[in-house]
Amino acid sequence: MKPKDIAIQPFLDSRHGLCPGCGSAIAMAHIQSIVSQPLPSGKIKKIRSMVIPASCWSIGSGFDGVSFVGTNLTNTPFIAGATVGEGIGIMSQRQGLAEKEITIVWAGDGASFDIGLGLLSGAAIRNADILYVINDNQTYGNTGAQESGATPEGAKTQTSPLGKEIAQKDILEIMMAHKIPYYASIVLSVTTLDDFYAKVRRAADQSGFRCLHLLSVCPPGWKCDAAKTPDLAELAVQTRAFPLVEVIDGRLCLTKPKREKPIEEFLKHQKRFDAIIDSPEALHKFQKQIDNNWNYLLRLEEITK
Ligand SMILES: Cc1ncc(C[n+]2csc(CCOP(=O)(O)OP(=O)(O)O)c2C)c(N)n1
Ligand code: SF4
Ligand SMILES: [Mg+2]
Repeated sequence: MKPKDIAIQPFLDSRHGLCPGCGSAIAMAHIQSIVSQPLPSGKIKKIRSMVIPASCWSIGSGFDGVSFVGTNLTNTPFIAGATVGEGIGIMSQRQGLAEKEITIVWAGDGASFDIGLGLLSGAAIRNADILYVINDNQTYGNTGAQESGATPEGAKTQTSPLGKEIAQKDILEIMMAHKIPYYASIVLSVTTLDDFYAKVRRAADQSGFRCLHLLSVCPPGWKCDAAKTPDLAELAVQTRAFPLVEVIDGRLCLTKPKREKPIEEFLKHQKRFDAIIDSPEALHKFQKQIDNNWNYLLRLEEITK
């Protein structure tokens, strides 16, 4: 089944209240539609619940007992998304519905890289039967864009006005250390559409702990034009700022971008990187880190073959 064969269904209520140009709103609509279609094995799964820890989506997903995401909705405390999702997955299993239902945890990078990492680790190592989406906008978006573990080094945030001084956490390595059956990084853009659809379908089709690391453009946090969201998603991949990987049973596969561009092309549209753009040395250092990470992923692909 190709992307063009999957109709985007109106799961998301127009009252969602997320910002104009929010990359995660578009991705949510696509992911819900993809998982609700027949999967590669022929299975059809119903979303049992969308589990949402404290984040922009706590507001965007519903209000006053009404779900805006078209499915059951479970709001949780900041740290608890993975554990609550695990509990719902266990209920599906006990009721004999595990093959017909899917529990999705939709958690921010703050919840996943930092605050909820302990409980995420527990659910992952127990191989909880959930599809865990890290909705990564590289900042604590809901509280006004503070630095998170996913914020790239050098990016300005509310709590790092001169630029983040420490490295971005490597969530790929953290999740690989848990030996989960499926991990993939995904971006929704025109040239990555096939990759996005194929990975979401494979993840939904399996059971056990599946993690999708989704990069979501966030105009207020990235200090960019809301109309630039699709371009920035595309550029994140083309500049290798956000490499697309898939890890199945420990074997890593890297998707090479269809077109490649220097990192400057991604950074220059975002005011959070203006100090880097203004400094040739800082730009050179940033490009070097991108290249080193890419070469590391190529080696990892080779040794995990
Ligand atoms: C224990 C705790 N600390 C802080 C908060 C306040 N808070 C709510 S949402 C949020 C930001 C969440 O960031 P992230 O997980 O990246 O999701 P995003 O808002 O970016 O979608 C914070 C700090 C909270 N609800 N609970
Ligand atoms: S702050 Fe960012 S992630 Fe949150 S709703 Fe706005 S655009 Fe979306
Ligand atoms: Mg965030």
